[in-house]
Amino acid sequence: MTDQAASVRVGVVCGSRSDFPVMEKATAMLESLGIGSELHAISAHRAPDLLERFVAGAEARGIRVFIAGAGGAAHLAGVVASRTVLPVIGVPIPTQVAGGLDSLLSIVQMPRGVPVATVAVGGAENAALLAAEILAISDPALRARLDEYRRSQTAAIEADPSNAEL
Ligand code: RP5
Repeated sequence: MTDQAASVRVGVVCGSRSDFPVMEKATAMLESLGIGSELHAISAHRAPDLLERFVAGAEARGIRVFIAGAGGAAHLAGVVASRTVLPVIGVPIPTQVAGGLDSLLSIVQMPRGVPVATVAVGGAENAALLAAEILAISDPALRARLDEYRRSQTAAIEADPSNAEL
């Protein structure tokens, strides 16, 4: 693993420790791709000053992409995006309200001028893959690892016994 790959490049933040089981799927995917990340529970509503400090200091720590997950009144990703022009990927956390539709709409319905790239409800792995694709634009070694991830994903489906006759 290169020094660049080992350093922290993705800031993963969520609104509560109760979101960790979902968001740890993102950090695990990042780790499997050799991308360093840090994971924090910082509520945009309950600790806004701490969130502001986290975002303000992130770029100096090496962070180039944020992943922000929250549930319900899920303003975290939007608030992070309001404080940076680094890309922000939002992960709607599943809730009791229509499976997380509240989270999804709170994250995806950003006002013009401040985008958040929103993945599916609970889609933390895809958030990590999208972050990796953004970083891979300027990292050929990471690009090769992503290509291999896609190749092995396809190979596993082709090798599935249900497809033996095809
Ligand atoms: C949101 O409220 C969090 O992102 C979490 O999904 C939800 C519930 O938080 P807790 O009450 O479990 O701390 O801010």
